[in-house]
Amino acid sequence: MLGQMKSEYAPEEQVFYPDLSFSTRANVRDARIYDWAGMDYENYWAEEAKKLHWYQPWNKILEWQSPFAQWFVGGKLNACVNCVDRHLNSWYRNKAAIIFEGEPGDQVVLTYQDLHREVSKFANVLRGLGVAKGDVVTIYMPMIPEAVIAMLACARIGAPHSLVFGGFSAEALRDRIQDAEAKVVVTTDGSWRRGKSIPLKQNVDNALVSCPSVEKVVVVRRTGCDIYMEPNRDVFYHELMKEAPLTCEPEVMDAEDTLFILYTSGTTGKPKGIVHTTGGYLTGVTSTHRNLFDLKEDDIYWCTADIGWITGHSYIVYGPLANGATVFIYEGAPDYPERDRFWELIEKYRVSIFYTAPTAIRLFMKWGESYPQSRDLSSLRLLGSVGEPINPEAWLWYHKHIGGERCPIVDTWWQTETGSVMVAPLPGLTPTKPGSATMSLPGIAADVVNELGEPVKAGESGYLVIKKPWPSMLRTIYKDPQRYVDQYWSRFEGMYFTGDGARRDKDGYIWVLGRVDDVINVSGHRIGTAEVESALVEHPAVAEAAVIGRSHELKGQAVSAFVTLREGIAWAPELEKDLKSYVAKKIGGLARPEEIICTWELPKTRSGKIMRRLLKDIAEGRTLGDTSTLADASVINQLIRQMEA
Ligand code: 6R9
Repeated sequence: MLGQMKSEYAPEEQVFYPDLSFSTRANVRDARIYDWAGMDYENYWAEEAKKLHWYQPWNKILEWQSPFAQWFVGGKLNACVNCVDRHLNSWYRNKAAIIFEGEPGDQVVLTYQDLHREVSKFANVLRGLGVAKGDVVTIYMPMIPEAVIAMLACARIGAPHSLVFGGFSAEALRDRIQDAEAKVVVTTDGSWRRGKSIPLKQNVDNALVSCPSVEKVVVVRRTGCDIYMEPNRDVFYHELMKEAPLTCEPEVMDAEDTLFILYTSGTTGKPKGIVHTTGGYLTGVTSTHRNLFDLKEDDIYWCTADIGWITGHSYIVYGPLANGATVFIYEGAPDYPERDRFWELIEKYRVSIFYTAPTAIRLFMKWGESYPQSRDLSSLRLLGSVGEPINPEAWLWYHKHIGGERCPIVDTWWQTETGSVMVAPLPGLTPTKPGSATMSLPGIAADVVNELGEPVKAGESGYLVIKKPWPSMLRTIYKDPQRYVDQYWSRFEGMYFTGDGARRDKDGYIWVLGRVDDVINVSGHRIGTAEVESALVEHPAVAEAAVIGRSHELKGQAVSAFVTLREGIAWAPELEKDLKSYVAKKIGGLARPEEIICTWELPKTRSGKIMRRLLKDIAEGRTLGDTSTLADASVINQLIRQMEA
């Protein structure tokens, strides 16, 4: 099969049909679901919403005042109750909700009953610290059960959580705490990464120097590293939990009450707080998780994303737990202590559903198939992919070497903003093509349109849009509704613009091509070029900076920076190193540029706009596109000579 990966191979010609043995047992096996949902998407989603527990039913399914949506108007529910309490009335009470293995090999299993107790206790702790409905709690933690407990505890008392990925720097954390005006921060002393303790609490201390809204910091002991505890502000989780009552009355939430805020990169330097609400979000993630992963009672489900990203929110916590799944959570890196760590864990826990990112798959490919081959992966029955376009080579490798050619591959296109998956195959129904996320899910109206907003013809490329509201859509950008309108709903009349380009093939399949805006996707993580540029120009040596994403074999895209220096500063390898660490310190390791190229002038149009497109061509070694608008063509020639040297 690998032989077919040559350049002449046309991926869209290769089709994989669902296995009969799979499709006859699949949760969704009637193709008419697309027609039903298409004819009446509101009622389709209402039927899905009815599978949740509601204190009070809604009186209107959708209130659409474009582009502001309210779903399940007047309905009352609690997300935590749906993810936890609801399962206590059946044998699920004793079912493992979370199976955790830490990087050092420590293990924790929490049944739904256990989870209920821990979440209730921590919800009481938060209330005891003064957190009330509507107060924001920032969670800055590694992948440990307490992170899930903290999220659900917030949901229980109606306090929106705002997770900040543990790889973000103190400054990035500070910006997100300030914007959300968080009252409490939950963190750990440190987090394990390849045997080392990463100092999370220290980052919190540094961030809090300028975060007056924060009253309390709850610290979970994880690595045992030395930390400073600020009197009257910092408290240990284990101490508070000792005293906490075992039950906690949940807050009855309106369907449209905020469940969480999650920051993501956009086209400007300032990260956007994406707002998700309770009823619609929970409906979207629960329904898609059940259908896409074909979840069965005895599955062991593992999504390798970090809980700090939307994939962790929707498909580690809310979707799976609302469905009563057994969720496996692993704290560490895939190559520690050995490169077969993930396969060892799949073998050990008999994981049956595995959801990961193309960047990880490409890394596994590079390491070679001997690692997965040395383990028993026969428990796997379905594979998922998310975060960036999956190249056909990686798809085929995943299919063969991880899925044993028997597991359907579910490539899921979606975003922080969409809340749940929008474009993906239904594993029992949809024939798949390596590299294509296939088509809109039932009840979702994704399309590929041209500049004018008209659907493109077969074989043409355009912009990926969504033409009808959906329950788990973002409701707004936190404290910035105008930016919500401008960013997503202004490019095409009445359509949500995703920021992605896509192609439609002769069978109507959608092939997502990647971002068409100033967002770089590095290993499935979104980074705004403007964020990196503003970090660079804050450095005293830098006069001007332009940042682009260039293609990268493993990461999908890599951050490539072009800088001009201030008068009197000379370029040196140490300065390049220094600038890279500076960016990592300002934003986080994920934004560290792969290379920084110093030039005496950036290529600009006569009106002074930096021509990033040309920089991208240069960085990717392509022949240059149109250069006629350049103010000074010699800049480009010089850059090309520099890159060749
Ligand atoms: C879920 C998540 C969203 C951006 C999105 C797109 C890219 C995600 C993809 C994919 C092609 C897929 N993306 N999944 N591109 N195929 N299956 O990743 O959310 O971090 O907000 O990123 O990621 O470019 O616009 P988020």
